[in-house]
Amino acid sequence: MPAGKNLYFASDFHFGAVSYASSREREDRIIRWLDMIKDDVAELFLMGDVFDFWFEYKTVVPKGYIRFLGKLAQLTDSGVKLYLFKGNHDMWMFDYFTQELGATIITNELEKERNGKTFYLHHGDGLGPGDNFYKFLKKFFRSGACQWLFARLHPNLGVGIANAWSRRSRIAGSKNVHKIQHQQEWLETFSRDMLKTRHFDYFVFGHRHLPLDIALPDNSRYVNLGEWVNYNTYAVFDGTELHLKYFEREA
Ligand SMILES: [Mn+2]
Repeated sequence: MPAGKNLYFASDFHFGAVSYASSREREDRIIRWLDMIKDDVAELFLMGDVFDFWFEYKTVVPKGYIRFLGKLAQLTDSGVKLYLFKGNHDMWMFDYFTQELGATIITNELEKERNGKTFYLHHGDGLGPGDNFYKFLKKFFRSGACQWLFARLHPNLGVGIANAWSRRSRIAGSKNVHKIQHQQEWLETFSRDMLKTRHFDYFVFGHRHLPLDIALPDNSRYVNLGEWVNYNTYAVFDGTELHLKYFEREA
C-alpha cells in the first residue's frame, strides 16, 4: 500500500430504488463521500448491490447514475484501483465497467493481503447455512442461458419485470426488519466456520443492510458495511486497522 493511502469499502447503494428522487439524493451523498476520500484512496471496493438492478445488453446499459459513474471514472483515471462485486441485485455486470472504468468485477469472494493483514471479501448472499431456495435461484440467474433469454426480452419488458422482482427484497424500511440475532447472523457463522481451517484478519460483507463490527476468535473481525439508505456506512483500512465509519453523522 502506498504511504498515506487507504483502502475503502462500501456496499448496497441500491441506486434506482426506491424512487428516482431518493436515488438521486443518495447519489449526491455518495459523490460527497467519494470527493472526501479521493485524495487518500488507493483501492475502492464497492461490494455489491451498488445498483438495485443492472443489466448489460450487447449495445445498451440502463439509464441513470451519470454523476456516480462520472465520479468513478475520475477516480480510476487518476489511478484508483476499483473493484465492483456482484450483489444479488446487480449480478448481471459483465464487461462494461471493465472497459469504461478499468474495474475488476468480482463474481464471488475476493481474498486480499495488504500490509500483512488478510481480508476475506464477499457481498454476503448465498453464504452460510440454509436459504437453499435462494442458492438455487442464484445459480439459475447467473447461468448463461438465463442471461441470454433475458437479453432477448425488450428492455421495456425485461427491466420492468426485473424491477418488480427487485421490489420483493426492497431496501426501503429495512431498518426494522434487520435485527441483530446472533444465532441467526449467518455471516458471522460463516466466518467462524472459515476460521476453523483458515485465518483471515477481516471478514467484510455487505448484503445485511446492517452495520456490524463483531470480534471473532484469533483476533479476527467480521465487519458488515451496512447500506446507504439509512446508515451511510463504510469501512477504511489505514494500513494498520480496519475502521467502520458513518458518513455525515456525528459519532
Ligand atoms: Mn444484497
